[in-house]
Amino acid sequence: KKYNVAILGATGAVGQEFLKLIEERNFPFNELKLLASERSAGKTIEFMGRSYIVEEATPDSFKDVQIALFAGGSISKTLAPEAAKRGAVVIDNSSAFRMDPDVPLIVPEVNPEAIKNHKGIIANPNCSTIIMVMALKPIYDAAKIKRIVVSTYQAVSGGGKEAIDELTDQVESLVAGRSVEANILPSASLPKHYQIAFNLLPQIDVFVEDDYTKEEMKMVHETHKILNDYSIGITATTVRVPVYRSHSESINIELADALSPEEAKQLLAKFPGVIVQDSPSEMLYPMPLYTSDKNEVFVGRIRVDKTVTHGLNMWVVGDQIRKGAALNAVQIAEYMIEHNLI
Ligand code: 11C
Repeated sequence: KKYNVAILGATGAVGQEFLKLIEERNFPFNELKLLASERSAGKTIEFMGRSYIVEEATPDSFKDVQIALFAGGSISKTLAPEAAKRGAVVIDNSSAFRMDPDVPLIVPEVNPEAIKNHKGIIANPNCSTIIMVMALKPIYDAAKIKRIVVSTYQAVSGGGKEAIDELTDQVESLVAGRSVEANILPSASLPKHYQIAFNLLPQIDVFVEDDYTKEEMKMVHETHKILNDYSIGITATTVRVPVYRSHSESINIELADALSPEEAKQLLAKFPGVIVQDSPSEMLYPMPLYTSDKNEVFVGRIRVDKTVTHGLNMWVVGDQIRKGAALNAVQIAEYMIEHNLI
């Protein structure tokens, strides 16, 4: 069976990745509609030997669409319910519906059982959350997690195409001895901007509560919802680093039961979508330069934290545009097709 598919935000980084994945994975599409906001409508995209004109997305764009992949952004808020009303299953990468109790928040390897409760919209979690829960789920199932302390090292592509260009422009200016301009990061909407080249920015998105950023609180709330365990203590520090692609995370966990690093490695190696890269004697560990454009989440530096009764440290890296966004959404659609949920 083949499905009519719409991609909203087709011209952006996540939208482009949707197209790559649809081709790569032989996704069973019949008609394909490429949609965007008014600003990007009218552009032409070549895809699998055909030319597509990007149409401006309106509620009626979703008539006769069975699967709608939304790349994210504020446009989701109004259009996702409209698409669902017209019978499409919306898989939405924005943060608009993630905490809505009527909207499942899904990582297919972690909590696929929640998909069946959907009412037309399924939310794709934030990229840093997806990468973290992929590495935590097999450990959680074996030994229960009491507390998580996570620090992220997030690539500029998480901030969109403009943030990628900003890093390149700044590096080129600095190398050429010119002065540097900063207009985008930490976030275009903020009143102040800082240089990312040869720097780190300990702010991703706006400050929301108790001096934590929205990105940090997403990691807390979304992890509780995905693991369906609100008793886990979670605290996050999210940082933008001058890396183009792939988010990295230092994760410290306190477990309820004993679990050795060896046992954790075995569990992680068996978990679908995870690759263990951990051999200190060979200096083998995941690095963002080498995990980019890969589908898996890579885990290394697994070691005991001796300061608590059952503690582990690990280093987790994953391509946030693939598993952290587009791939996870496509996998949700594939799961639904495979289980006759569409
Ligand atoms: C970043 N995590 O790296 C963000 C981008 O909630 O889907 C994705 C924001 C989101 O800046």
